[in-house]
Amino acid sequence: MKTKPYIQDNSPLGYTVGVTLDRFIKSMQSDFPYATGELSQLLRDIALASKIVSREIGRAGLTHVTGAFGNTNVQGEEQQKLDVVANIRFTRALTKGGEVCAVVSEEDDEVIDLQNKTGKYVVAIDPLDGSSNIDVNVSIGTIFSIYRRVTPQGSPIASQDVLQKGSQQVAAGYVLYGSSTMLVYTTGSGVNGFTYERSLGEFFLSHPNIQAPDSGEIFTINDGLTPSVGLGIVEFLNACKRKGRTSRYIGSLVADFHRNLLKGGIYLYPASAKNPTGKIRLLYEANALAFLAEQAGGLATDGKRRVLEIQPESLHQRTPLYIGSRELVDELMGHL
Ligand code: AFP
Repeated sequence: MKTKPYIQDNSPLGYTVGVTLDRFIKSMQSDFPYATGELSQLLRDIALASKIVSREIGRAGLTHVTGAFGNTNVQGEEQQKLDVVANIRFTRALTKGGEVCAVVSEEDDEVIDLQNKTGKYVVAIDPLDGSSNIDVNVSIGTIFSIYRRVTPQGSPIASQDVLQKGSQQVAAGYVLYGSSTMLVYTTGSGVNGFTYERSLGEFFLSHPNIQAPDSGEIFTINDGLTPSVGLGIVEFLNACKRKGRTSRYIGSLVADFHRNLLKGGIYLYPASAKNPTGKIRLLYEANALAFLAEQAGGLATDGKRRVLEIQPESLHQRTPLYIGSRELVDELMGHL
């Protein structure tokens, strides 16, 4: 049969829609010759659950999923219905995917054993971050960290599988449910961002190789904390004000982090009278964002050491967090 090669048609009638998340993940997988594809499948499972959560958030005001669920979680915080919805969606996707043996979630007091005997991975997740913003149509997010389990497959889940340093993450990312839904992730070779095209049901690469600006003009803190934070923090904030920097605080960590990552800035959540060891959870908030920040050229510290070097001692451990543009984090450290 007579054939001819396909020649890319660049006419405006067939404009390209871009690289899908699936295709991107596949192309990255070929960079790791011994990769089995399980991590790629895991990322796809997270993306699928995030699409469902994005849909639920998008119509929340119409479907009776706003408001409190009626329970408090292990942190003593009131669970919102959408916290519960997101927790179910992500846990179910990870269970059915089969690659994950255990999940640590903000919404569950204990480690969830997914009974996937061959699952090689452990996931720590905040299914829906920014609870106070859920009911008021302000950006919220999902944060996830992926670790390789250290005990043999099929054996009971052990604490060393879940209490791993952030430096052991094999991948991490977040989904931002904002004016558009975005998935941003790293597998340790740069940070890439994808925007959800709702009408096609696909994430497309929109922010390749994200680089955090070395410096920036934004400082991000809950100002209500400042009467009870350390002197060094107060001095740094005063210096920011003297230098005419801009204060921006959404109150959803993912959204605050994302803005500062793209524009340049620093996010601070120090220890305070209300939260003497800080508020941000190490395993399923700080570690993922610290990995992303470093991969994008930024820094993340608890004021004493790299966040990624903290040895976790408990599932819901909290930490002070200072994260963002390299020069701003260095400047803060000069005050601490
Ligand atoms: P959750 O909504 O997952 O409980 O986390 C909220 C959060 O940890 C983070 O998203 C915010 O940056 C921070 O709390 C806001 O805290 P304040 O309300 O104390 O400013």
